[in-house]
Amino acid sequence: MNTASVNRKTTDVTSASIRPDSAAGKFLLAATALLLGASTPTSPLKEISPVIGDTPIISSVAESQFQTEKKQFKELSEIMASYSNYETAKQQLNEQQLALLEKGEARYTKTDLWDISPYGCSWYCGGGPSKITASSELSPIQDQKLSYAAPQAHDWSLKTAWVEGVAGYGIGEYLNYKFDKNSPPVTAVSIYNGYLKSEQIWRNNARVKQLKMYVNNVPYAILNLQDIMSRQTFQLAPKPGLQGKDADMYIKFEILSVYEGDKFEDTAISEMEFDGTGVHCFAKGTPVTTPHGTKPIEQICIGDTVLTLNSATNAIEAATVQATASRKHYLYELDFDGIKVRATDTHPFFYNGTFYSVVANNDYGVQTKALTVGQKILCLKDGVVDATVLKAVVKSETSEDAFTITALDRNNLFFVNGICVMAE
Ligand SMILES: [Ca+2]
Repeated sequence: MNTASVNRKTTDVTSASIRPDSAAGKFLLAATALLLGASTPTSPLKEISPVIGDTPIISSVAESQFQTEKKQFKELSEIMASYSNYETAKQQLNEQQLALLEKGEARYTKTDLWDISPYGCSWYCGGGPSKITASSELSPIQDQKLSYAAPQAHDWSLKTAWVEGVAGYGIGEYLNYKFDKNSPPVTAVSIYNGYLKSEQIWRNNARVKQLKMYVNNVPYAILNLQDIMSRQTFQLAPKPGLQGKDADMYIKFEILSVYEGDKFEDTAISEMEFDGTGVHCFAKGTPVTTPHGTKPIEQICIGDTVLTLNSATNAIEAATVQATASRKHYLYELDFDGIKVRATDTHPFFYNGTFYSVVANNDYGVQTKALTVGQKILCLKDGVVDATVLKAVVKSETSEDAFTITALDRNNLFFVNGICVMAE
C-alpha cells in the first residue's frame, strides 16, 4: 500500500464520524499508524564509538613546568638564531637543551597546556566550519567575564567550553556547525567531553553521554561518548567524506543523555574539532602513474584509472579515481635520489607498512612517522616495486596551487613521479 491510499483511508475514517478517542477510533488510528510505518520503513541510526586519543595534562604543577620550559625554549631559539649554521649551533647545546629543542616549536609556541591548536599544515589550512551556533548558552557569570558561548567549543583551547543554558542537564540542546559550500569534506570529529579547565571543574559539571548527529537536519548517527578527559575521535564518514557541494552544510550535535556533574546541572563540551580530506596535496605538474603512462595531477579527473599498490600483496593494480581536490599550499620539495616530488608537509609517503611525512601527524587515521633524510620510501621503477632514499628536503616560501586524489575505488596508495604516496 502506498502513502496516498493510506491518506485516503485516514480521510475516510474522519468522514465516517468515528471519534478518535472511542475504542474503534483508537483501533483504526493504531492500524493507520502501523500501515504508515510499514510504508516508510526507517532503519535505526548507526551508533559510533570513539577511538581514544591523548589525555591532556591540566594540573597547575604541569602548567608551571610548561611555562618554565617555554621561557627556556625562547632563550634557546635566540642562541640558535645567532649561528648561521643550524648543525654548528646544535653542537653548542647541552643534553637538556637538546631535549628541549627536540620537543620544539610544536609545543612551546602554544599559549598554555590547554592550547591544542594544530602545528604546521593541517586539514584546517583549507577547511573547517565558518560559523558555530547553539540552541542555548549559559549566561556569563558576573564579574568573571567568562563566556560559555558556542564558539568556545571550537577555539583550540580546553580552558574554554560551550555550556548549554537551559534548566536541567540540557537534554535536546545542540551545537550547530556550518561548513560553507565546497569546504573540504569532513570525515571525522574529535571531542573533548566536559569542561576541562581543571579536574575539579570537569567533575562538577556534567559531560555528554550520547550525542545525536544531524547532517542538514537529517538524523545521521548516534555518538557514544565515554566519561573521560581524553580526546575522543569519531569516524563519521568514509572518504571522501561529508561535503555541501551545491549548498552550505550544517552538522548538528544534540545532547541525548549525560553523565551527571557532582555540583551543577550544566553540561559542557570543551572542544569539537573536525578532520577530513582534500587539503593535502602535490604541486601542479606532478606526474601520476597510470596504466598508459603518466598524467599531470591537475588533469586527473573522477573516473580516470591510475596504478595503485596493494599493500597486502605488493601487487600493482589499476584503480578508479573517485574524488580529487585542490587547494593553495606551502610545499616542500623532497629529493628522492634525484627524483623530485613537491608535497605538503603532512602528506603520507609509504614504505613497508609504515607511513612517513615531513611533519609526523595522525590526520588520516594512520600515524605517520617523521620523514627525514636517509628514510627509504617505496617507488615504481620500470613497472617493478623498488625502494628509493630521501636525500634532501627544502621548504618553498610561496603558497601555490596544489592537487591530489582523495579517494580510489580500491587500495589507497598511488604513485607520483614513481614515488608511493597515500590517496588523500
Ligand atoms: Ca574550547
